[in-house]
Amino acid sequence: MQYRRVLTIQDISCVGQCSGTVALPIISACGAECAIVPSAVLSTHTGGFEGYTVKDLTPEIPKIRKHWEKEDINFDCIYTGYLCSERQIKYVTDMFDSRLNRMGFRVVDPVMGDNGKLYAGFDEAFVDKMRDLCRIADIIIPNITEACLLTGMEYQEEYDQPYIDQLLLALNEMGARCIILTGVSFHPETTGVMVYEEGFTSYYEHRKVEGSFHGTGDVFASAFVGAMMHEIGALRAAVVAADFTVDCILGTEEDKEDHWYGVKFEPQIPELLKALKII
Ligand code: PXL
Repeated sequence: MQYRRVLTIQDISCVGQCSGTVALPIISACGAECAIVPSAVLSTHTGGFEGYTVKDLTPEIPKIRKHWEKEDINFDCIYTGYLCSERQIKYVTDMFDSRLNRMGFRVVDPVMGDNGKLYAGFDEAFVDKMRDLCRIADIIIPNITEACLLTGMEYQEEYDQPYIDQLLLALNEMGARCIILTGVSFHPETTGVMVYEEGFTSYYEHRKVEGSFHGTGDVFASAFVGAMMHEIGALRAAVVAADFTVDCILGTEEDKEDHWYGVKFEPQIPELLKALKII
């Protein structure tokens, strides 16, 4: 594998096993350098903790970019996750335009919601800006809730293949070229990831573990980006990332009462590296 440099732009939730604290170790373990622009620093994530603190770092982003322009620091991939202001989305666009190598690519995980609902603190205006960001991405990684928010399609708890096809078509018409749609479940015991690329759709179905596990979208997206650095293509990278995410969930399931805020991804890293033939 050629040594690659990734930039991830998302928050650091100091405790919570999501966003930056998941992306950094996973992408690094996959053998790529991982730089971070923290969009905000929170004491914890917003998914279940009370009274968390937030420091929005929006004004830092253009300053960091300008310094990197002087130092000629560029990236092979820029991957964005949780962003917390419309202004940040504009600054991310500037980072894409300015700091990506010629063959580099943009991965946008449009983190905005789950289970049919927007996360705390987001509104329609933010969704509009996120839609614009997805239009200029090379790869987007929405869950079904986010795909519905982006396209205006109605969110459904239960659905069939034609509904998913319609969702992918609407995302493609919106401007998305490569779509990794997560959490697509046609049967109670299985779930999977739908990959749309150049007019073709593939589905990777795997075991579903009952209940919802916080931060698994970030675990999946980070492993996907790490795997993409090995030039194995989007479908294979999605399969590797999905298997890793399932391993992380299975390794947390038994202790879920105590460990409710995230998944124990660290002990599963060796399996991820085996899948990528690093070890
Ligand atoms: O996992 C997505 C995420 C990232 N960062 C913060 C969050 C969430 C989801 O709730 O609150 C701060």
